[in-house]
Amino acid sequence: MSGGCHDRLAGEADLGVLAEIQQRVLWLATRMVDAANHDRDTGDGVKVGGHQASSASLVTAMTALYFAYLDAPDRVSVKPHASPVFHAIQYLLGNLDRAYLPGLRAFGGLQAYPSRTKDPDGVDFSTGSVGLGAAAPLFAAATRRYVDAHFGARPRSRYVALLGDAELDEGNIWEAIADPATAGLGDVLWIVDVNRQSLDRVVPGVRIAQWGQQFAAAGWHVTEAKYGRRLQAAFAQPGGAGLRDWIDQMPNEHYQSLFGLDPADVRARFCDGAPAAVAQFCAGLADDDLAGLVTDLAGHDLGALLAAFAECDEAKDRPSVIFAYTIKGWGLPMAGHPRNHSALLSTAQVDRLREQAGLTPGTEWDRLEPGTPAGQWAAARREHLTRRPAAPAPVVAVPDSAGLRAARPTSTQEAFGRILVELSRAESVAPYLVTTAPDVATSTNLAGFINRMGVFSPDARRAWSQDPVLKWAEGPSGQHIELGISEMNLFLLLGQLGLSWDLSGQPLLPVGTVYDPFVLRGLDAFIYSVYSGARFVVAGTPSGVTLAPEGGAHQSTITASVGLELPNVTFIEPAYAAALDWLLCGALQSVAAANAGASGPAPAEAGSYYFRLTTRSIDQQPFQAARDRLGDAILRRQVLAGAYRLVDASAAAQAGAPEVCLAASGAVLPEVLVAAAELADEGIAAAVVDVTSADRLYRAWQRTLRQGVRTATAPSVPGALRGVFPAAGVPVVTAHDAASHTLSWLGSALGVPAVSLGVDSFGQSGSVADLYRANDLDSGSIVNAALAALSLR
Ligand SMILES: Cc1ncc(C[n+]2csc(CCOP(=O)(O)OP(=O)(O)O)c2C)c(N)n1
Ligand SMILES: [Mg+2]
Repeated sequence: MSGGCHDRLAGEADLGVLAEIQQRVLWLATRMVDAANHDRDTGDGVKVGGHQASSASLVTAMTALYFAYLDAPDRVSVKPHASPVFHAIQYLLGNLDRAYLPGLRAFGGLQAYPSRTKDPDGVDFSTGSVGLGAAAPLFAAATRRYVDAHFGARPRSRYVALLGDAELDEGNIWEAIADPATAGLGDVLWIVDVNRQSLDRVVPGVRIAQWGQQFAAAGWHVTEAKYGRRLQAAFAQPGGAGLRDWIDQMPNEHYQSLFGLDPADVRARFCDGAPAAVAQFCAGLADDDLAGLVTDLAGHDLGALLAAFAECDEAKDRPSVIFAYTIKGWGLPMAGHPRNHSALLSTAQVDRLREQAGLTPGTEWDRLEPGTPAGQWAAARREHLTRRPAAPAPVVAVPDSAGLRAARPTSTQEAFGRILVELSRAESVAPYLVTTAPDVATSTNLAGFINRMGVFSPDARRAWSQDPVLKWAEGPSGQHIELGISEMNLFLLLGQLGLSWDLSGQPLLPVGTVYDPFVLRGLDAFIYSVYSGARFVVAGTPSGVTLAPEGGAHQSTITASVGLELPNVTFIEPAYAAALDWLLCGALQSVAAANAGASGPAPAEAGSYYFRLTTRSIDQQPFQAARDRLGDAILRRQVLAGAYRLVDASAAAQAGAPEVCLAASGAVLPEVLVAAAELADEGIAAAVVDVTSADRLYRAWQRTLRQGVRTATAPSVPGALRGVFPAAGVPVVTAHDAASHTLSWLGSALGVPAVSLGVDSFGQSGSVADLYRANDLDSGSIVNAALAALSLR
């Protein structure tokens, strides 16, 4: 073994050295969980937990990957419950300070599951919600394919996912591999940890054959690492074929029951029901040898795994999956036990393991001895895996506005499409824009953008359609990525496009569209992506009961609440085209700044943007009137801050009229304006506040409140609300084509009585007027609500 840095170290790996390293990895991972549970007093009586068995099952595969296979640009997604193995390896590679090791699951310490944003040692993909982290590298590879096609090839990265066998029960896995956008990605390798156990049970039956067919049908290269070298040698002997057949057809439940038995009992159990020839073959082996032989699985055979990795490297035109047969709790007393998922070794068992590892309480956290072959190999691997810093990313200059002119009535969805077209003409922005949609590109108004920029495909395709409205030109320069209907895939792809600045060294401006009700269909992946720190823009459109004839299955009600409450997401719901222009450009500016990494200016806020839009065309004149009254500078600042006064009633109020404030978001503004006019006719001063981002307003309020809580001082009304809403004491009516709850907090924020109107039942088909009337969003109901609010003073 040499200490030098080579492109391909795998061929040179000394299996004896790797075996020594994996023993230390197993020890450290096990002890980290042990220390978290036994060495720390959390003071709350809540079990700390951790997964020693789940970790042990991937020790061999991860040792093989990090210490023999991976190159610096490669990216790995680690099964959530194997996070201790990842951290143990990073520690041995010198990427993690020793002080972290006893701090697994402690506040500010190593996270329970790998976290890109909170762990200190270079997690590539966050994992935790099973299935999502596994699929993420597939979309990262799709992103790299896009980046290479548009910005020139980067050094090759392989995208590896380590996943549990029960993770394959998650539907998002199959949605991900079935989408044509993930086809042909030869740099993807999935390693399935086939330990035949999930959380509660031994997984019934043997499903690998079926899963293998499903992967193969999706165009994947499928292979197995099933039998270790001892078993393979046994199969080659006379009578070995029968042994193999017997093991192959043995149900998981039978096979798993062999673990934890005394060697003599293994024989009886293994041969229970076996053909005479198999029993005869086994009779030639001592008890210990037989017990070792029948549990000799390739997932714990370093040579077999490296051979499988190398085989998959040859499949350059399609993703690969390896079914690696392993033992849950491998090398630990709980190996194969049916209830080992969250079992912990006793202190005595840990003591024994420490001794077996040749360590003492004084040396137990040590790294590999530098003078030994294992220590030298780890040092060489550290060198090999060190990533070269990427060149500073260019800062994408997004203008303050796309200059949209909207004189005639228009909808926010239509304006959204036009703004993207305008931005696609801006040389400073256009190359970085990439749109994606789950089969709804045209119905969410992306057609204009697509006609100009084309659809991405790794190879040029002949366009058969002569459609003059939608040119569907596919090729490597296209900037729209069309997906199948899966909203999960949309948010997984947006997440990876939004991490391209980090995982591919290329900032992008990702923009996705989705029918608003189906944001919820992709919600887990939405959460996953923003939890991972991705930055993108998504438009949920059309939204609400305003999509009247489409009925309840297509009408979103709780999505606004989701947008408001989701961390790292700024929720925006403008009513007018020019406001959307400022807000969308502002969001892209913030994404561009954040995605430029350290070289960029400070972004306006962390994270992603969710615009909730509508197809309802509304008169733009009221916005123009506010613009004339306030001027662009003030109006833009207020629109961006979350609210502005659309109708100012202060003159009437000063003349002594009773005052009320109508605060509303989105499509219902026309009804609110009619109501305000009716109230004015009745001698009531009704101000109208257009809430462009309830999220930003809420955050401003909360910041002020929390500041008060933390400093024990009385909070005041925050600046974003002051000046826009009428003076103190004016009651408020909120109106929103979304759950009434979304804006109901405004009463508390302003310290005034509030009546909140919104959609609190499932929708149904009808006209806009029907649906608004049914949900008290018609102008008459808003007037009545204002009168009610006034009576509450
Ligand atoms: C979406 C989701 N559902 C449920 C869980 C809880 N959970 C954690 S691990 C697990 C079983 C995992 O089994 P498998 O994938 O086979 O992992 P391993 O056997 O390697 O521990 C479950 C149900 C989770 N983390 N995420
Ligand atoms: Mg499992």
